[in-house]
Amino acid sequence: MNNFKEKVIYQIYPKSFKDTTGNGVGDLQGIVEKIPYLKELGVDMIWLNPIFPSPQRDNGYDVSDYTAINPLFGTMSEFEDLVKKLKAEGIGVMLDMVFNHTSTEHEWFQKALAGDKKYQDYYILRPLQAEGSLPTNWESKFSGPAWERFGETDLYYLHLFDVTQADLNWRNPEVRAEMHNILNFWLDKGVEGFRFDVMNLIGKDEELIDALPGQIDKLLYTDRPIAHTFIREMNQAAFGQRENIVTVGEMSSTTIEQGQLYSNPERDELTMIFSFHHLKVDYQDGQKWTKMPYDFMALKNILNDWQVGMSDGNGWNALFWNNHDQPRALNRFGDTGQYREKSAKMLGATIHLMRGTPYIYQGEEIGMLNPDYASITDFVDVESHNAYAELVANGMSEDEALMMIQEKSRDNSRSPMQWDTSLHAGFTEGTPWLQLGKTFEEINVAADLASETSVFKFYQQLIQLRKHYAVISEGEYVPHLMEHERIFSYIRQTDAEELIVWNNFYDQVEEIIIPSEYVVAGEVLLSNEDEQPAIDNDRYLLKPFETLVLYRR
Ligand code: TEU
Repeated sequence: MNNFKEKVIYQIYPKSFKDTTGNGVGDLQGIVEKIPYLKELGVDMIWLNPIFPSPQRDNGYDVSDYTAINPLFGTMSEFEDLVKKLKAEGIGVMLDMVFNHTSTEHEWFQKALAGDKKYQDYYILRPLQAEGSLPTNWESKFSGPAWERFGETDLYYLHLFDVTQADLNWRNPEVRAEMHNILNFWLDKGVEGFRFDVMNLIGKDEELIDALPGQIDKLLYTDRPIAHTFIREMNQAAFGQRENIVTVGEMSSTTIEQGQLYSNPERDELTMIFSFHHLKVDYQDGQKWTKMPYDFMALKNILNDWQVGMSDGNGWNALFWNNHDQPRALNRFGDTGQYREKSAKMLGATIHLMRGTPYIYQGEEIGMLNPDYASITDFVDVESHNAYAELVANGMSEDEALMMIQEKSRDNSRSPMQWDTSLHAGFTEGTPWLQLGKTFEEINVAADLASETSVFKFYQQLIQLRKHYAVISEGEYVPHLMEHERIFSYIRQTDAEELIVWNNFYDQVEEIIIPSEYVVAGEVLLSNEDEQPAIDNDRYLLKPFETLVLYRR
């Protein structure tokens, strides 16, 4: 299938998917084993989080070699075999390219440290400011300053993330040529997609400056015009040369205007982008390590604005609730108790029927929940440990800090995939690198495959609908009931077809008005009720967390 608009992409976190060696870490062979599962779900492409050699300080986002496979996951020939076997089932592979920074263990950084001038120009090295302060006052996203002393020299290197993740100097054409070669290396192996990590941060200014008091430092290096130039150049030198390559740029805090530019096909940059604004509606003052009930109207307005805005600018959205950096959406926006399955389906329907490309994060399709770890020592993630230390240092009690981590940690989505009720949920026969979630005996793939009304079966349906209805893959998005405080509703339209989607985000019954054309000539395209709803008059009672989708020609 060559129309990317009909595709649904499934994200695999290889470390936590399926272990076949007993070392407690998932591997490529484990993915091969689960191809029939992916096939049954019906996805078109899998995005693999980084599988390259890496010290794993940030779980592979600290790459030490871009053109090899980490022995932790397998060998190059196993990777080639995986690509081939998936292709035979019509499933493409998307790799995760971490091009903003390398691990400090990368050969380039090591050569730079040893004094090689060529490689020193691969990184962003600066002296202290005249009065002795760090080159800029920017903060690392994983806490602390964004600069670290470069060996025994008087220079400092920039690291927007962990101290072992050194930012690359994209202004150096040699760096860009390296990146183009890396992409072509993987394209030659049959890779059909790339997810580009923090891609809107690659274009730093020549001259780096302090953020003014009250100014947010990230504005000084995010979405600089030159990022677009670098991306277009990469497109022309690599994936733009091949047919049907799907690319997605991860751009957590970008704007709609920028998103239009990155993904407008006429500009030859990327197929689509991820933006994260809708996943910050439970952050107080934009801060992650805070607690607040989520703001439904903000969630709805943000998703709506991106739908309308990206369409106006001929851009394309990546649609998602979950990824490996987010706690499970079901814990945030759904119900974890009696309505777990219903709300999981409702959340799925909300984004799968929008304009854009849906991404499913492993376990989402069976309604997995946060693992509910009991102690700080159960967490592995570097960001979680740094944040915990910082919260406690700033005066929070250890219990409170732990509660914060339990709710917000990235490990919430990284707990191993829950396959069945056997030891370690069928994930490994060894000791899992990260503990299993407490609920695996109830929530697992085997249970969902055996049930006719499972979340899995509903996701299967969502994927099929996108392939069969052009109004879902191609239609315009039209806002509906924007003032409603508990229902997220919208319309999709082409010249030939229309559908209306109602999603009840709460556990109360809501009355809705069905437009008369639908009462007369509409059909129920999708419902998450066990019994098919009857649409025989213009009033309808939407039950707790109900999704109702009506269709007409
Ligand atoms: O994440 C980038 C990103 O947007 C982060 O700021 C994200 O919000 C972060 O996880 C904070 O909670 C990407 C990867 O997805 C992430 O796993 C990496 O740690 C990061 O880049 C650095 O490569």
